[in-house]
Amino acid sequence: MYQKIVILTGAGISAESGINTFRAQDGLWEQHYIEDVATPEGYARDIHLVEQFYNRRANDLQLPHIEPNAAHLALAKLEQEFEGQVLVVTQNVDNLHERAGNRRLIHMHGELLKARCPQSNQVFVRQDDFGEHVTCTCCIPAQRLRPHIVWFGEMPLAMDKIHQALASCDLFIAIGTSGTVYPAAGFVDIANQSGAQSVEVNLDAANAFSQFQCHLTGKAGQILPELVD
Ligand code: BV8
Repeated sequence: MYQKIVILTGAGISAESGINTFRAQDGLWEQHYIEDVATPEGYARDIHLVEQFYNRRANDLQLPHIEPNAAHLALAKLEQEFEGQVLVVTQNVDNLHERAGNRRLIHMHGELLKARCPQSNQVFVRQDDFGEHVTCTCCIPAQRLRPHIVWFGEMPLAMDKIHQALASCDLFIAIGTSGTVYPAAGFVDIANQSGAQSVEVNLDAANAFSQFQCHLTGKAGQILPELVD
């Protein structure tokens, strides 16, 4: 039986909860160019546009109908059943994994409901829409808080911890990710090199990446409960 399981999730696991993926027809990026809303340069160029982009997503995430789906709940059940053996690494910035009950969880691209001081890097729970009045309490003079989001060109979070887990896992499952964003897209190679079994769960068979030893095609909300039971 597997001893150490690393699970990488992408926007596809939250699709059935009503959160847009990034590269579907109605993807978030369609409404904006990546460079304009998910890069430090875009933030420097038009701070209001980027703050609005993240304010809208943070407020949408807190709408009553946005809830963890069966796939999130299945991963929480897996962590409970395999205590201490399951680590979820998510590219997603929503809070659906923690709301489902996962605790051994790394948000490698940051979190929509948190804010960060650009000077001290201290992280705060987001209290209000971003704006010039939303400042840190750690610096004098107080600094305007930015979204606690890893933008393109910025270093993802907890990479050492993620690499350690990948190097020692015996099962690696990627769920709902197009494998287009690095370094997350390269995790399967590390897992394979460490001798792990690699499984991909994706709606779109065309996306199937040859590096995975096993492909399960379909909705995460249908496949994961069956996989976990
Ligand atoms: C880094 C936060 C280095 C934002 C995100 C030039 C300069 C610098 C870096 C680069 C460069 N060129 C390339 C790079 C690397 C770059 C990169 O990969 N670019 C890509 C575009 C080529 N990466 C970076 O910049 C990273 N940083 O490299 O730093 C460094 C080193 C030292 C010092 C400093 C820096 C940082 C990348 C992080 C970017 N931030 N998110 C935000 O959310 O607003 S990435 C963003 O894309 C999201 O996190 C998202 O999760 C992620 C990946 O997308 P997916 O999750 O895969 O979503 P997608 O829509 O693409 O796919 C959904 C999939 O689900 C589909 O396959 C679909 O079929 C499937 N699906 C749909 N429904 C279902 C389903 N599956 C199952 N069930 C369903 N129901």
